[in-house]
Amino acid sequence: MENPNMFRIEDRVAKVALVFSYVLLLLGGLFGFLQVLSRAPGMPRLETPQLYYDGLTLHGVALAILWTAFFIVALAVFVITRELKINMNAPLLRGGCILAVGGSLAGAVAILTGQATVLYTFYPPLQASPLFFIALAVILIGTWLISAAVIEAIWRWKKLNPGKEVPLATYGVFTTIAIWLLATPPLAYAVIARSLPMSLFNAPVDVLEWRLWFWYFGHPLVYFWLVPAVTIWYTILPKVLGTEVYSKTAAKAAFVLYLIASVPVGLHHQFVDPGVHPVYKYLHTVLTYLVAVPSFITAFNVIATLEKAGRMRGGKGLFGWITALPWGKDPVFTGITFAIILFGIAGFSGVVNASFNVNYNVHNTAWIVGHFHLTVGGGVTLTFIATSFLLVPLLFGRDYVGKKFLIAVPTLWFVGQLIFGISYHIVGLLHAPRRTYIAEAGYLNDPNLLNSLHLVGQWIPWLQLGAIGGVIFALGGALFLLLTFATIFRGPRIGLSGGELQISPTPGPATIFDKLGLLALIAIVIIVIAYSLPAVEIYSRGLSPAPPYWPSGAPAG
Ligand code: HEM
Ligand SMILES: [Cu+2]
Repeated sequence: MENPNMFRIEDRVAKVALVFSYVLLLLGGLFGFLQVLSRAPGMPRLETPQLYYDGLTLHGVALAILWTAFFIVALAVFVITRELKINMNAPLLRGGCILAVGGSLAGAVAILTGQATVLYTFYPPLQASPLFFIALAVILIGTWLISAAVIEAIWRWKKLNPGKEVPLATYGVFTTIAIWLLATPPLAYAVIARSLPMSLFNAPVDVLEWRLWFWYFGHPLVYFWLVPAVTIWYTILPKVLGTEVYSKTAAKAAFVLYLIASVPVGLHHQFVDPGVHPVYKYLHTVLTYLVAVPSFITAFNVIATLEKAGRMRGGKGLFGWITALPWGKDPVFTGITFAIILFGIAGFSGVVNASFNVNYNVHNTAWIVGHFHLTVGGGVTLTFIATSFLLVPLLFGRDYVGKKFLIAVPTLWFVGQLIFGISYHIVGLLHAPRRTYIAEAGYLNDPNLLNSLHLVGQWIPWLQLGAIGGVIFALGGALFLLLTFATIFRGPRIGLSGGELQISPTPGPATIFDKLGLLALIAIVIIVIAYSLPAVEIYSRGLSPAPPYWPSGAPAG
C-alpha cells in the first residue's frame, strides 16, 4: 500500500497555494462587486474615485495574475505527485511558495495603501512605489523556483520511464509551465531593469519598448490560464463522466500548438500603438489566428467526448446524448461544461479583438471587459471552481459541507456571467470606455448630452444590466468561498486518498509528442522570428525615455 505521507511537503505547498488562491479570489471579487456597481448610474456607489482605481488595480492583479497562478500551482503539484507518483524538489517548491505568497502580500499592501494606482498593467510612465515593483520581482522569482521543481520532476520521471508516454494531465501541466517560463523573462526585464529604476530613481522609461516586453508576456499569460483549464476538460471532465477523452492524440496536438503559438502574438494588444510597423502587427495577427486552431481542436474533442458519454448513458438520436448528460445533478460536470460554453461564446469576441482592423472599434471599450470575463472569469475560473469540488476533499481529507447547494455555484456564475458578458459587449460597441469610473463622469451626468442622439444615453441600461449580472456571479463566488472555507476548516473528515489517482487515459509508448525539449526549441525559434523584427525596429530607431508621472499625486513621505 502507498505511504499516505509520501507527499507530505508537496501536499502542504499545494494546500497553502490553494487556500491563498481562494483568499485572492475573495479579495479580488469583493472589488469586482464594488466596481460593477460604481460603473452603473443609479446603483449604489460604495467607492471613492481613488478607491475605485486602487480596487481595480487589486482586482486585476489579485484575480487575473495571482488567483489563477496559485490555483495552477496547487493543481500542478497535485497532478505531478498523484499521476507520476514521484516526489518534487522540496527546497525549490517551499522556497518558491514562500516568495510568491510574501511578494503577493507586499504587492497587496502597496496597492491598498495607494502606493500603486497603476492597474494590473502598470504601464509606464505611471509611477508607483518601489514596494510594488519589488513585490512583482519577488513573485516572479518565486514562480520560477516552483516551475523549476515541476520541470525537474517531469524530467526525472522521463529518465526513470524511458520509452513511456507522458500522461495527458502531466502533459498539460508541462505545457502550462513551459509557457510561463517562455513568457516571463522579458516581463522580468521590464520590471527589474525599467520599472524598478523608475520608481527608485525617477529614471525615465521608453514607453514603447516597455509595452513590447509587457505584451510579449501579456498574451501567453492567457494561455497560462487556459491550458490548465483545457487539461481539466481533457482529463477530469471525462473522468467524472466515467469515460476518456475522445482523442488523446488530438489533445496532445492542441497542447503542442498552444506551446508554440501562444507567445509570438503580443502585438495584437498593441494594434493602436504608434511606432510598430503594420507588417509586424499583421504577422502577429496571422499567428493569433494560428493559436485559435488548438481551441477549435479542443472544442471538437470535448464535444465528441461529451457525446460519447451521453450515448453511454443511453442518449439516442441527433441530440438525445445532450439531455442524457447529468446537467444540474453533478456540480463538477455542470460547472466545467458551463465554463466551456462561456469560453466558447468569448471565442466569437476574441476573433473580433484579434482582427487587426476591426479591433479599432472595440479597443479599450467595455467590450474587452465583457470578453475577458467570459474567458478568464468564465471559462477558466469556473473550471477551477468546479475542480475545487474534487480537489479540496482530496487534499484536505474533508467532505464538502452544504453539498446540495454546490450546484447553485456554477448556476449563479453562469447566468451572471452571461448577463454581464453580453451587456458589457454591447455597451462596448456603443463605445463605453473601460477603466473609468463612468458613473461619476461628467458626460454621464450631463442632461444635454443624455437627451441628445449621442450614444452616451444608450449606455445606461446596459451598464445597469451588467451590474445585475456582476452581482449575480459575485453571489455565486461568495457561496463558493463560504462552502469551501467551511469545508477546509470544519468539513467532516474523510480518509485521504494518498496514493495514485488515475485521471489521464492509460499512457502508451512515447511518441513524437514526448520530445519535450525539441518542442520547446521550436517555440523559441518562432518567438525569436516574431519578436526580433519589432525589437530591431524599436532599438535601431533609438529609445526616447519619458519621465515618470504619479497618477494621483505622490503618496506622502
Ligand atoms: C466576482 C465578480 C466580478 C465582477 C463583478 C467583476 C467586475 C469587473 C468590472 C466591472 C470590471 C471593469 C472595470 C473597469 O474597466 O473600469 C472588471 C475588470 C477586470 N476584471 Fe473583473 N469582475 C469579477 C470577477 C473577475 C474574475 C474572476 C476575474 C479573473 C479571474 C476578473 C478579471 C478582471 C480583469 C483582468 C479586469 C481588468 C482590470 C483593468 O482593466 O485593469 N474579474 N471586473
Ligand atoms: Cu492576447
